[in-house]
Amino acid sequence: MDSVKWLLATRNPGKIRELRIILADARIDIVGLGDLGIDEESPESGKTFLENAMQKARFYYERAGIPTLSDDSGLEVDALNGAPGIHSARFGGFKTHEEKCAYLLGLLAEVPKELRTARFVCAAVFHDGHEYISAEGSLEGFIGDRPVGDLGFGYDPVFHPEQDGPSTAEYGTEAKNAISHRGRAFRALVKGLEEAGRLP
Ligand code: ITT
Repeated sequence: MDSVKWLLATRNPGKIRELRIILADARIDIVGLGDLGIDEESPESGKTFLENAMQKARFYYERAGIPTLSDDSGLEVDALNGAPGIHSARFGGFKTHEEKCAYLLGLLAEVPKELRTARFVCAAVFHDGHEYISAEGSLEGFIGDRPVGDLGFGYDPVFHPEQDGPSTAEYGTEAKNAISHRGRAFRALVKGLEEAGRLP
C-alpha cells in the first residue's frame, strides 16, 4: 500500500533519527524542513509541551502546505520542581548539550541518589490545516552523577531509566524508541491517526 508524505517539523537531528524509524513502521514517509527550504523558526511561547507542539505544527503547516507532524519534548527533574521542562533546549542559556548536562549535574551535586528522579516528556502533534490530533508520552528515570554513553542526544548521557542501569545514551536508537517518551507519544499518535482514518 502507498505511503503518505508528510512534513516532520523539527531541526533536531536526534529526533529525526528516532522518528524516521517509528514513522516508517506506520508507512509515513517524512520530508524535513531543510528538504522544503523552510528556514524560519517557529515561536515556542506555550506554557506546556502540547501547546508548543501545536504552535510548531501550525507554523510549519502554514509554510509547507502538507500535513505536518511536530514534537515538543524535554526533561522534568523533580528536585528542580520540574525544571528545565519546556525550557530544556535552552537550559541555563547554554548552547551545547555537554554544557547543559554539566550545568544540570552541578545543580544536583548535593541531591542524594534516591531524590534524583526525573522524566522525559513528549507531546506529538499532527496538523493538516483543519484538525489537530495529538498524543503524549513519558519515560520515568533518574539523573546519574556523570555523563555516560555517546548514542542518543541531549540529556541522554545523564538519564537512566533504571537507577543503576545504562543511560539512554547507551541504549541505541531502536532500544530507546521501544521505551522512550517519544516512542510512546508517536505510537499513540499513529493509533489516533489510524482511528481517525488518516493513514492508508
Ligand atoms: P525542534 O524544536 O526543532 O524540534 P529542539 O531540540 O529545539 O528541536 P524542543 O524544543 O522540543 O526541541 O527541545 C527539546 C529539548 O529537550 C532537546 O533539545 C533536548 O535537550 C531535550 N530532549 C528532548 N527529548 C530528549 C531525548 O529523547 N533525549 C535527550 N534529551 C531530550
